[in-house]
Amino acid sequence: MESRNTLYEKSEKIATITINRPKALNALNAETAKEIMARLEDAKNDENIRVIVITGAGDRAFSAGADLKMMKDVTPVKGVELSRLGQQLCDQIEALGKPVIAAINGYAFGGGLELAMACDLRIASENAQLGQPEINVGLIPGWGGTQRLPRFVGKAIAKEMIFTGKRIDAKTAERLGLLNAVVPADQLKSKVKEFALELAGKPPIAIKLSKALINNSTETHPDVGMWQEAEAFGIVASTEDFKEGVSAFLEKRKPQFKGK
Ligand code: DAK
Repeated sequence: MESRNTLYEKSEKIATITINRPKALNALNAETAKEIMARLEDAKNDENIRVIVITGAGDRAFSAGADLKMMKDVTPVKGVELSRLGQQLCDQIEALGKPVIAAINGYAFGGGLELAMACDLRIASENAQLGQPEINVGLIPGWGGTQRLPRFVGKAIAKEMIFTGKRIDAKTAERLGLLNAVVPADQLKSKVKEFALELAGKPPIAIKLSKALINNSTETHPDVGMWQEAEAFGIVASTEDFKEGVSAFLEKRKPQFKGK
C-alpha cells in the first residue's frame, strides 16, 4: 500500500511500524490509523515475523494523540466512526497473536497513550511524557483510555489523570506500572531491539496463547480463566516446540523454536 504516514521495516523477525508525521508530533489521523492497521495485518500474516514494534519518527513524540485538526468539524456520526476506528486499531493489537512493543520516544498523549496501552510491552525514553489531555479540549479519551488506564494504574490515578489532563514523566509512569522500562533516549532503539530479539527467540504458540490468556484475565471469571489456561496448556504440551524445548534443555543447547 502507499504509505504517506507510516514507515515499515522488517528485519531479524521484527517488524517495525513508525508513525511518520514528526511535524505534527505524530498525531494520529484516520489515514494513519488505517495504515497502521494494514501494517499490523501484514506482520500478523508474515510467518517470518515474531515481534512487532510501534514507534514514532523523530525524537520528540511517540504520538501527541488524535489529530485535533481532523476533529475540528467532527459530527456525532463521524465522532463515533473515529472512536470505533481507534478502538479497532487497539483491539487488533490485542488480538494479534504476536507480541507488540511500544517504543515510546517522547510524548504519548491521548490516542497516542491509548495506542501504547494496547501494546503488550511499553519501553520509553527518559524524556517521554504520558497523559490523557483530552479534558483540556472538552473531550474524553475515545480510544479505550477510560477502560485500559485504570487497569494499569487503578481507578484513583486514572481519574486524576483523565480529570486533570496532567502529564506524567517516564519514571512516574514506570513506578505506576504503565511502563516496563525507561532507558536513556539514545539507547531506546537498541534496548527495544534487544527485548524484541529475546521475544523472537521464544516459542510463538506459547507466546500467542499466554498473550490471549493474560489479555482476558481481567474480564474472565477466575474459574473460566483457569479452565482456559488448562486447555491452552494441553495445546502447548503437544507442540513440536515443547519437544524441542525439553530436548534442548537435556542436551544443554539453545532451543530453536519453529512455531509448530
Ligand atoms: N493534533 C494535531 N497536531 C498536533 C497535535 C495534535 N494532537 N499535537 C501537536 N500538533 C502539532 C502542532 O499543531 C504543531 O504544528 P504546527 O503549528 O507547527 O503546524 C506541531 O505539532 C508542534 O506542536 P507544538 O508547537 O504545540 O509543540 P510544543 O512542544 O510546544 O507542545 C505538545 C507539544 C504535545 C505539548 C502540544 O502540541 C500539545 O498539547 N498537543 C496536543 C496534545 C493533545 O491534546 N493530545 C490529545 C489529543 S485528543 C475521538 C476519539 C479519540 C480521541 C478523541 C476523539 N472521537 C470519538 C471523536 C482521542 C483524542 C485525543 O487524542
